[in-house]
Amino acid sequence: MERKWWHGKVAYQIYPKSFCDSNGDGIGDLRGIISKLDYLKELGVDIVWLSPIYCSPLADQGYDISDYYNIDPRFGTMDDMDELLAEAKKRNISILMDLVVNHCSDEHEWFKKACEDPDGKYGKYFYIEDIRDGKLPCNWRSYFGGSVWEPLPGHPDKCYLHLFHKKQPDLNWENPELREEVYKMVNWWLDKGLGGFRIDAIINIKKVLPWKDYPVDRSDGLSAIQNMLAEATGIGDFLRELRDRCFTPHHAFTAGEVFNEKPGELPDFIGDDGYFSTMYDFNESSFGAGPHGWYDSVQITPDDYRRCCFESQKKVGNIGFLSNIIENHDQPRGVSHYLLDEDRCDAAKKLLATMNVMLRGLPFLYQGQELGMENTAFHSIDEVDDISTLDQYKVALQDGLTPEKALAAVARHSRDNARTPFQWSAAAHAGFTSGEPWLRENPNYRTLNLEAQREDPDSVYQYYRKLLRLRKDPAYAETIVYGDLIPVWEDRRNLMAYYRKSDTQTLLVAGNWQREPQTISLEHGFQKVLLNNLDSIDTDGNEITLKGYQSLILEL
Ligand code: TEU
Ligand code: CA
Repeated sequence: MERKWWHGKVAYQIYPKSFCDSNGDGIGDLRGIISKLDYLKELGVDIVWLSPIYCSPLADQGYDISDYYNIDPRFGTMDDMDELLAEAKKRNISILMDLVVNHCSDEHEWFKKACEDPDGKYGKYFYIEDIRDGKLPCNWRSYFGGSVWEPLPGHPDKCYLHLFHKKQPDLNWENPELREEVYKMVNWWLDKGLGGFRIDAIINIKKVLPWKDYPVDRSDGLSAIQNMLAEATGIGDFLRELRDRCFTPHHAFTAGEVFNEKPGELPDFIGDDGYFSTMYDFNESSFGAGPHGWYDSVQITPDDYRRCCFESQKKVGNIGFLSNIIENHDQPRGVSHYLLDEDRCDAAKKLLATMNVMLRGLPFLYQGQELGMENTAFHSIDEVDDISTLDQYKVALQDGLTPEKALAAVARHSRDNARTPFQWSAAAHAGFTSGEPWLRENPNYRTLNLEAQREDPDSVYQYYRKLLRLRKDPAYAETIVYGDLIPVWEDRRNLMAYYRKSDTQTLLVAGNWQREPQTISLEHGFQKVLLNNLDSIDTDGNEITLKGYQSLILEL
């Protein structure tokens, strides 16, 4: 594996709408982000991905773009964007934007022109089909529920494809003219000084054509998109072209949001000459997904988490670097998803951080993860903003759950959990805004906030800073960044442990993921404790008794 400039770095996702509001309208914005660049530097961040800030009706919170070349006024101006790029550069922070090109917004001019003339140039930028004998072209289910086909405005005899929300018409990547439009836009942004992109939902751009039905897998008579994706071939032609026309010439850093890649495809995606620099490891967050929806998903245990991490590490080997995440804007808060209520203490939050950040690959934090921010409570479905959650709630009701049970089931998984305002302080609205926040803050901000944790040397925040600093410590960076990951004691329950081994050094990362103590014995003892999430360590010769939720990083 070739060494790349970003291999020893730390990446961080900002969800701009919920990060920091500078003008009191309750919506986070670019000037708010600029004001927090020094905070990101203090944390140890080198690369920042901004979720979409382009013009958008926000039907899917900006993942429905109506103008790729402009900043939505809610988030600021292009001058603000240029200032952010300049200020970030001064701090050696690389800025990534979100590349959302599987679809655009139905309010994009291309789609408006397509509705005026479905058979013309712009009609061919989309998938528009005739509705024949009242039958839709195929039985695929949108990621957000219902059919992927919607009547084309003004043409009741035609329909258009949207794998996501009906306000997100899919762009037709089979059309070289459309692809040229995408490449022109990508290069325009890279020429402006972007460090690169996170690439949204990209596996969906290659569909199985001609349209065909897949086995019905739910009571709605439709079929999951994944059934089609499993058969789709040839995406590499598009991704190679995107890489060669845009990313390679600009030496861009790219992180693919890739679900459902096929066995053996990893080298093509993230190898030395891969389509992308890296891609996210979703193995842990995808674990336990229910066949019918969120309501019948299974709770992941510490041993499941361990197995998922080691599976991904084994699969990627030395092919390239995965981006390791605990959460993102599509997921519940990691400390609420991976830790049971009775386990959710600071020590356990630090243990989870240690197990994830010390994996081989790029640590990719999500805003608020460094504080151990938690899921919020929803008392009524009316408090929920997220379209995915609203769909999953409907699915649960349709399958017979009571409204209370349906709400409880979807609240645990809701994307809104990750989208509540960043908790800067105990001031009103968590110091996020001087106005009314677009989404209610988590009431626990009064005690769980950055200001309190900055002053507390034992806080989750200060622990993350130590953990990220250790990754860059010249004495250990080579082993932590490039060392082999070797699982150990995989048969032990609630114990996650692995070596990080280079030619000259062996580190042990171990976490006791339960309240009861566990003893481990080291063949030759250890030289040094590099990081301990508690303030003491019980040793007896070569034995260590890990206290409840204790994690250690040892130099052997
Ligand atoms: O998500 C792609 C994706 O796979 C989603 O279906 C995800 O699994 C779903 O949101 C879970 O509820 C990307 C973005 O990250 C997401 O925020 C967007 O909603 C989606 O694409 C459409 O752009
Ligand atoms: Ca604002």
